[in-house]
Amino acid sequence: MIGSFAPQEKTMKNFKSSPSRLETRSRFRSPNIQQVSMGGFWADRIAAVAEKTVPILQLRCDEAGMFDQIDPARPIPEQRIPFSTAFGGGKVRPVGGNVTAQMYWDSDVAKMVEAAAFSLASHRNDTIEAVIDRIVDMYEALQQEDGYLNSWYIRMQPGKRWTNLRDCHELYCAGHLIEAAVAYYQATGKRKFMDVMGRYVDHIASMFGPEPDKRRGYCGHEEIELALVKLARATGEQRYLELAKYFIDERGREPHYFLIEAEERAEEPGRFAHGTFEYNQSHIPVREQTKVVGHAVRAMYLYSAMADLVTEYGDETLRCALDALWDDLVTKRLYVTGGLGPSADNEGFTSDYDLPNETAYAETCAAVGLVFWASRMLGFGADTRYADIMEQALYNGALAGVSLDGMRFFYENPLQSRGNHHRWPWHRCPCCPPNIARLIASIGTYAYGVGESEIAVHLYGENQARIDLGGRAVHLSQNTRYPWDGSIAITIDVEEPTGFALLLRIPAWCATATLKVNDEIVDLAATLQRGYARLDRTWRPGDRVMIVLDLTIQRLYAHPNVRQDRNRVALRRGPLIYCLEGTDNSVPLDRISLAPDAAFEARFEENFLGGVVTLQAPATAETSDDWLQTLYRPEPPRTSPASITAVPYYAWDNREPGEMLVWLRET
Ligand code: FUB
Ligand code: ZN
Repeated sequence: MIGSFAPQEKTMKNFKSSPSRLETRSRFRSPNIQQVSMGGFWADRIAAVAEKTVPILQLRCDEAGMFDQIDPARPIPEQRIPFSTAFGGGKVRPVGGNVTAQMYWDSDVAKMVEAAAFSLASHRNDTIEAVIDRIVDMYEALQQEDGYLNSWYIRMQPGKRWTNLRDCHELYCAGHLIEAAVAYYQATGKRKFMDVMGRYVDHIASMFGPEPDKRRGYCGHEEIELALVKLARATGEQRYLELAKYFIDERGREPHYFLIEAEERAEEPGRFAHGTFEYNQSHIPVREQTKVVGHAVRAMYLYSAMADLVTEYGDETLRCALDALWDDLVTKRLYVTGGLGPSADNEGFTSDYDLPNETAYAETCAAVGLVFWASRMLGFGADTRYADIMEQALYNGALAGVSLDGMRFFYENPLQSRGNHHRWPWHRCPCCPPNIARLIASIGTYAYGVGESEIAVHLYGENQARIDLGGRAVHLSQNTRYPWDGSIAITIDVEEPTGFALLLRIPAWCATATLKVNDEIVDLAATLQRGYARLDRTWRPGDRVMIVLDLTIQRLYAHPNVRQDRNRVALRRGPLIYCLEGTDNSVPLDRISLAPDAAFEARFEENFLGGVVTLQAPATAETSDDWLQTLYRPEPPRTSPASITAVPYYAWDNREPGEMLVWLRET
C-alpha cells in the first residue's frame, strides 16, 4: 500500500546544521497505544483522564441524551438542541438555519469512546469497557442494511441522508466513529466496532468518488480523511487510503460540490454559516492553498490528512502546499501558546498577525488539531520544525483545555483574563473535552516515529517503549523528570546487537545541549540533521544515551506587527509557556513591568499544582493610590517594587478564580 517516496532537499529555517548532501527521507509511523507506557509528568495527566475525565464524559453523553438517539431499542427522542443555536455553554449564537450541534452527537460519543479506549490500554476498567461494548452494540443494531450509520439521519431526520455535506457533519461523524473503532480494536483486540465501521465505509465508498455513478462529495468538516488513513494503516487495506485521497483531491474543485448540493436543496448557495468556502477550506483545490484560513479545527484536520497522504504516497504536490501552509501558520497566525484561531465568529483564522490575547478564541480542539498536524508532518522525516510546534501546542494551548483533576474544561483559551474566564463542567457543543482527553490518553504514540531502520524520539518524558523495527524488538526506556529537568537518560534494550539510527530531537529553543553515548561525548553538530541528532550504529543491550537540554528561562518577544504584544514579553522554560495568575501576585497583573535585566529564579514546588516549576523575579507595579478621583493627569503613574510568580500556562485556573496574563509589560 506504500508508494515510492522521492528524495527532496530544500533550505529550511531554524537549522542548527544542514545535511551536506541530498538525503532520502524515510517514512515514519507512530507506535500504537500498546507500545508506549508513559510515566512521570504524563502519567499523572493520563491517570486524571482515565479516572476522572472518561467517566465524566460517559455520564455527560448520557445526560445529554446522546444514547437515546443512538440506541434503536429506545423510543426516538425529542430534539434537545434547537436548530440555529448550535453553540451553548452560556453562549448561544446562530450558525445557520439548518444546523444543530445535536447533528454531530455521534462524534462526541465517538471521541469519548476513543479517549476511553486509549485509557483502557494503561488503566484497565471493566465498567468502562462494558459501557463501550454497549455503545458498540447500539451502533451495530442501528446500522442500516446498506451499511449506513448515522444516528441523526437514521433517527431524527430520516430520508435526508447525504443531502447536506456542507453543514451537517455526516462524514465528520463517520470519521470519528472510525477513529474510535480503530482505537478500541488496538486497545482491546475487539473487532466488532471495526467490522461495523468497515461496512459503513464500504457504503460511503459506494456513494462518493470520481466514478460517473457516484457523487463527487466531501465533508464540510474535515475528519473522515485522516480517519480513513488510520483505518488503512490498521487494516492494511489500500482502498481506505484511496478513498481518503479522493476526498482530499476533490476538495475545492469545480464544479463546486457544495453549490451543486445547495441547488439540489433549492437553497441560495451563499446562504450558509459564514457564507464563504474559505470557512471549510474548499475555496480552492487543496494543492493551491497557501494561507491557513477559516475554521481552525477543520483546517488542522485537513492538513493532518494531507500530511498522512504525503507519507503514504510521497505526493510532493501536497507536500509543497503543506510547507506553504505550515509557514503561514507559524510565522503569522499562531499564538505563543500554540493556540490558534483568534476569532469566535468563525472559530478560526482572521488576518496575519491578528493575535488578540484577551479575546482569543484559540479553541482547545484547534491546538489538539495542531498536535495532530505537526505529528503527521513528522511522517515524512524527523524535523524539529514540526516537533517543536507539536510540543508547544501540546504542553500549552492543548493541555490548558482540561483542569489538573481532569474534571473541568476550557473551550476558549485566551492569553489574558480579567478574572471572568473559567473552565466549565460541560458545554452544549462538547467537542473539546473528549478531544483533549483522547490526545492525553494516547500521548505515548506521539513520542516516537518508527521508520524502516530508524527510530525518532520526538517527545521526551519518562516512558517505556517496545518498538517493532521491521521484526526486530527494540525497547527504549526514557528516564527523566522532563519537562521540569532537561536531563534525559535513554536505555536501549535489544535482544542482540542491532543496527539502526536513533534520532534524538534537539529543540530549537534549547541554546546548548550535550549528548553522550555510553558516557562518551558525541559531537552534536556533526550528528544534527533537521534538528535531530542522528546516532546510526549497532546498538547493544544496555547501551545508554544521555541528553542534557538547557532549560534556561527565556523571554520571548512578538513580531512588531502583533500590536497586542508590543513592549511585552512572554516567559518560556523548555516547552512550557508561563503566565501570571492573580492569586500569586498581589497587584493587578497588567500594572506589572519587568526590567529587561530582571533575573528569574526557577523553583520546583512538589506540592503545588501537582508539582511544577514556578518562576520568580523582581518587578515593578504601577500604583493607583495617589490618583484618587483623577482619570487623566500630566504625570505618569508612580511605581513600587513587586516580586512576581509565574506558573505554567497549562496549570492556570486550577485555584481561586482570578486574573491571568501571558504577555507581561517590559520597561
Ligand atoms: O463542528 C464540530 C466541532 O464543534 C468543531 O470542530 C468545533 O470547532 C465546534 O464547532
Ligand atoms: Zn472543541
